[in-house]
Amino acid sequence: MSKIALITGATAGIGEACARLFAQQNYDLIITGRRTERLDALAQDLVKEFGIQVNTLTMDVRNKEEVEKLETLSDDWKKVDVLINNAGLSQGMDPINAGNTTDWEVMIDTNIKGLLYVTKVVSNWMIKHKSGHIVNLGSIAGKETYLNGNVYCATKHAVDSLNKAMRIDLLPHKIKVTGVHPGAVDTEFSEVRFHGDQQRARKVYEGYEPLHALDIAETIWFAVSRPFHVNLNDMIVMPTAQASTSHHLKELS
Ligand code: NDP
Ligand code: 8X3
Repeated sequence: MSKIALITGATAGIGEACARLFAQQNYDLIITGRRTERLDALAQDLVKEFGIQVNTLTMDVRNKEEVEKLETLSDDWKKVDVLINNAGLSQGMDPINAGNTTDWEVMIDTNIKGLLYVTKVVSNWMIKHKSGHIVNLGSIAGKETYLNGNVYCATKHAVDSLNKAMRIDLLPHKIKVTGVHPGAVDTEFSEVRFHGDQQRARKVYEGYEPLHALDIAETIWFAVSRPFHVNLNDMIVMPTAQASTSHHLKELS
C-alpha cells in the first residue's frame, strides 16, 4: 500500500480539493462525509484518474458511534500517515442575544466534538505505528473575532487551542500537528452558513478574489511534504485582498 490520508468532509470544498491533490501524489485515501453519493462519485473519479485505492465511510462526525465505525477498517487501512480534520461548518450569523441555539449546537458538535472523536480514534492508530501527521482546519475566525461570528469564532478558537494541545500530548509519539487557518475560501461554506441562501452567500466573495479550495489543499500538501524534522505549527493563509476578517480591498481584484 502507498501512504494513506484520511480526510473528513471530503464531499465538498477544501476536503475534496485535498482528496484530489493527495490522490495526485499517489496517496491511498479514506474519505468521509455525510453525503454518500458524493463520496462514491469522488472515489470512482480518483480510482479511475490516479489508480489509487479509496475507502469511503459515510459518517456524521457529531455521532460518536458512527465515528467509531472507523475501527472496522482493516489493519492495513489503519496505518494512516496523514489525518486532515477538515469537516466543519458555520451556521447562522446573528448577535449573541438572537442566536439560534440549534445552530450553536451544530457548530460546537461538529467543529469541536467531531474533530475530537475522529482524532481520538486515529491518533491511537498513529501511536501504534509510531508516526503520523494531523492537520487541523482552523480559521482566521480562530485568531480573530468579528461581528456576529461569536459561536463559530469560539469553535475555531477551540480548534486553535486543541491544535496546541495535540502537539504537546502527541510529542512523545513523534506525531506532527499542524493548524491551517484560512481567510475567505470560495466553497459551499457560506451557502451552509446562510442556510442555503445562495444570493447572500455569493455576496461574501464579491468584488475581490477569495482563496480557492486548491490554495488550501496546496498549503496542506506543503506542510505534509516537509522532511520529518520540520513541522509547520500554524499557517494563516489569507486572500491577498483580505487583511483581516473585516478588511477587504475590493479594488485589488
Ligand atoms: P464546505 O461546506 O464546502 O465543506 C464542508 C465539508 O464538511 C463537507 O464535505 C461536509 O460534508 C463536511 N461536514 C460538515 N458537517 C459535517 C458533519 N457533521 N459530519 C461530517 N462531515 C461534515 O466548506 P469548506 O470546504 O470551506 O470547509 C472546510 C473546513 O474549512 C471547515 O472546517 C471550515 O470551518 C474551514 N474553513 C473554511 C473557510 C472558508 O472560508 N470556506 C475559511 C476558514 C476555515 P457533508 O455535508 O457531506 O457531511
Ligand atoms: C471562515 C472564514 O472569516 O467567514 O472560517 O469566518 S470567516
